[in-house]
Amino acid sequence: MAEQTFIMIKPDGVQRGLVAEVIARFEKKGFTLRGLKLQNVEQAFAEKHYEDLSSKPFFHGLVHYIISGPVVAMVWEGKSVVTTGRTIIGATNPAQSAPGTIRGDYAIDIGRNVIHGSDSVESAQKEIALWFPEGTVQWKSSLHPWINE
Ligand code: DAT
Ligand code: MG
Repeated sequence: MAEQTFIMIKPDGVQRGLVAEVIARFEKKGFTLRGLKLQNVEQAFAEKHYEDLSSKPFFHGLVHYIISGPVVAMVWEGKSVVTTGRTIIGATNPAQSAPGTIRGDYAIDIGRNVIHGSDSVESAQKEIALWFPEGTVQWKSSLHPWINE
């Protein structure tokens, strides 16, 4: 199976009207959309998503931010999509995110950094299973041979 990553537009990104912009960047890059939904997240679910960070001092604030409004959950597929997705997103702290990245272009504070992306293939698999228990959409873009060698 081709590599997949979990991408989430956080509540600030949705409120600020950045949904189309974020999708466009992954779409125009050539990655394939395999799942997409707008949803509100329960506190326990947000805590599960960020469970690796539960001992951090910012955990409580992070969870409250994620449940403060709807998020857009997505699965994107393609060669090295986990690493390239992180590059498209930019560094965790927008103060250090390069211009041209999503966080570099659209965010200022680490606690309002617009978007989440899986940090490894293993965490992508875990996050996709958590967010898309119903599975994703199986299809092949007709552009595939024009994007992939
Ligand atoms: P990333 O989202 O780049 O994978 P992460 O997994 O280390 O970063 O942390 C998850 C989120 O938690 C991050 O997007 C913003 C928040 N966060 C991380 N480090 C923080 C810190 N030092 N202070 C406040 N919020 C932080
Ligand atoms: Mg992370």
